[in-house]
Amino acid sequence: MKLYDFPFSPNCRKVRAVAYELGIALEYVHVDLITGGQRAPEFLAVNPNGRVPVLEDGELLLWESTAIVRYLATGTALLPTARRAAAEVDRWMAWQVAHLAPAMSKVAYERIVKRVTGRGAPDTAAIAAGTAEFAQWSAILDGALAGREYVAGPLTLADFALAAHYSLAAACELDLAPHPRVAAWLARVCARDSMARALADARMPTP
Ligand SMILES: N[C@@H](CCC(=O)N[C@@H](CS)C(=O)NCC(=O)O)C(=O)O
Repeated sequence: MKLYDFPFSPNCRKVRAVAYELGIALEYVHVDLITGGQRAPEFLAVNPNGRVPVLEDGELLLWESTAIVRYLATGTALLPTARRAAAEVDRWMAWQVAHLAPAMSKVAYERIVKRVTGRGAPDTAAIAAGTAEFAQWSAILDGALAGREYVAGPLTLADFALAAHYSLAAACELDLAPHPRVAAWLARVCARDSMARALADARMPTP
């Protein structure tokens, strides 16, 4: 199987970490987001949305990181099938896409993407808005982690989906100190070999 990706991207990091956790070997096709590789016609033929990651498995071209990790983890303990356990995993994976990622993306765009692509000075109002949303959502996760080692109870895809994004918090200068359960959970997930490898691929220090 091939993965079209850009290792620094949190959505690609999510897939890499899950593949490492499951011992699935992937062949990586680098799509350089800094130089606009995602807008090249040959990549748009792979994903018309112009986004990474994309998994290629034979005839299948699968985009959307949540769909990809579900595909990789089907039949494993990372994706439980019992109704309530499955709902708990789905809830947090949907929350990551709907709430956490948009908040963090605002700040990542202003503080990281603009710098590496030379798109000008950060917009402080956008940073303030993203930071406030990040704090709001993180307080919710912090509450949910009370008495839990992992987000859905046992280790699941939800942990990788969320940790792939939270592991960018330090680079975005987003503070986890007010959310100590999130910080402790993140350290737990990032200590796993799989996540540590995905972080090393991204050349990011582990938090
Ligand atoms: N919902 C998509 C989001 C994919 C996405 O936004 N990927 C980013 C990298 S994390 C990307 O390709 N950005 C390129 C661009 O915005 O031009 C997923 O979960 O896969």
